[in-house]
Amino acid sequence: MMTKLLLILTLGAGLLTLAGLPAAAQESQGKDADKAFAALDANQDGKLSQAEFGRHLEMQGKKNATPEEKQKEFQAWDADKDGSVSKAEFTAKYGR
Ligand SMILES: [Ca+2]
Ligand SMILES: [Ca+2]
Repeated sequence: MMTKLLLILTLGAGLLTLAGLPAAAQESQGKDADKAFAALDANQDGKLSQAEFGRHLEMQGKKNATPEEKQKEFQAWDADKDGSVSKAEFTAKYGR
């Protein structure tokens, strides 16, 4: 009996969360990107070098990616091809 009530409550909370999602998701995606970027930017110069970005790939489960694959991925994120991934470039692709 108690278990069933808990289950209903849990489901209800889940539905509420889903209903509030669109705006909240966008906002939290921006914040997540901020956090992730700050964590990756080891020397805090406001952009990710290829080495710093490599850590991101490893956290995404691409630990076994070859240097070529990592470079390709890096170049895909480096929209203006200046050799680093700026916060704007990172945020634009993060979570997509
Ligand atoms: Ca950096
Ligand atoms: Ca760039």
